[in-house]
Amino acid sequence: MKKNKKSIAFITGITGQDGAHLADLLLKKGYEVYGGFRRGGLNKMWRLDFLEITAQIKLVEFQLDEPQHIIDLFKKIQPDEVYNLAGESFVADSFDYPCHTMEINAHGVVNILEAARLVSPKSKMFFASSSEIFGYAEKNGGLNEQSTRKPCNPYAISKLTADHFVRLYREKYDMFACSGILFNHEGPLRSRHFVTRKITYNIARLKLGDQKYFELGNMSSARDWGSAVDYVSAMKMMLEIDNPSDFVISTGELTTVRQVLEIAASYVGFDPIFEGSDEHEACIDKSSGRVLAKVSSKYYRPFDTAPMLGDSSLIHKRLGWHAQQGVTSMIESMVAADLYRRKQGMTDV
Ligand code: GDR
Repeated sequence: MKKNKKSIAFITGITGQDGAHLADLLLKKGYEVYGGFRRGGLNKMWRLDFLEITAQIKLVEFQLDEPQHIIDLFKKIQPDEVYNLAGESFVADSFDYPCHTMEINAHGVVNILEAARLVSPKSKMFFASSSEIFGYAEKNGGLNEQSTRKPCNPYAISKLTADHFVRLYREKYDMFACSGILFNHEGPLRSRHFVTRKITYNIARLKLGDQKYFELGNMSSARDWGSAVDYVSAMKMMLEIDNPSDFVISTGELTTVRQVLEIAASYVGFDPIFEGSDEHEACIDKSSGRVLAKVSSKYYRPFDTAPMLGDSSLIHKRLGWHAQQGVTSMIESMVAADLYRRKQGMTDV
């Protein structure tokens, strides 16, 4: 009887990029997938619709700041696996909302750990942490699990606090709980709030006839950008080992915002060149003379995290995971998806 029972996974943040890709992966592996979404979030199902999996997911309203609600839910569904992907994810905004950021990203993690400890202690749990925890730390080469943490914004502090709780519950209560220290990861389901998708959305718009250029912040800013599909597969693998552990998930390749723009613009046939510097820089299509993008101080961050590179050799050694998709092919796939969606009239996603 037990043998035929499907494994049950519960994913918080089901409407987000990672939630959608992970649900897709787990459904393909035969899981029964429950997906938590924020109150009022039923209108944000476009990612699940895009992957054509909405009907297969058991959607439940879910609030990270309601402990009793989490306890009741865990009691009812007894998840084999829990993936906490919900939370406040906009680094720059966290300076405006430090209390809320801590409440959701740190206290919310404690709520999940406590609920599991009380009513579902055998659940295996994955928590999405972030490369932001390294912050100001000295960077001699790639950052790995042993690197110093020196968070430099409220978002990073909330993630590092959560990491400590995850480790504490793992060590003190012998629970299967681990954090994935995720570097930036992108794809066609990314929100337009983040710079890669902002670029691919606007390049598609310009290619299909719109004339008005778009504005960006610091084009020299660089990130270690991987693919969300690759990263959710690492999350799943992390719950398949005997001894839970935290892992850095990254590509080990650094790319500037300027290079991302160059890849996206070239992909659709523009011939991008860059003129001016700092806040006067612009990206121009050389063949037509058209301005594609300009830098605006409006999008500069007063406290931006310096570029950092991840070192994922531990997860590679222990689980065989490594990033499969490179940044060029990932950005091109995002532009292709944006061109497709625009041609279909889907301009609001
Ligand atoms: P980040 O991602 O803050 O690293 O957090 P984001 O894409 O917002 O910024 C990356 C870099 O690009 C620079 N930048 C701009 N960023 C935005 N959003 N818009 C612009 O116009 C722009 N111009 C330049 C930024 O200054 C920055 O340096 C992401 C999130 O997914 C977090 O939740 C996650 O924890 C980290 O990645 C790892």
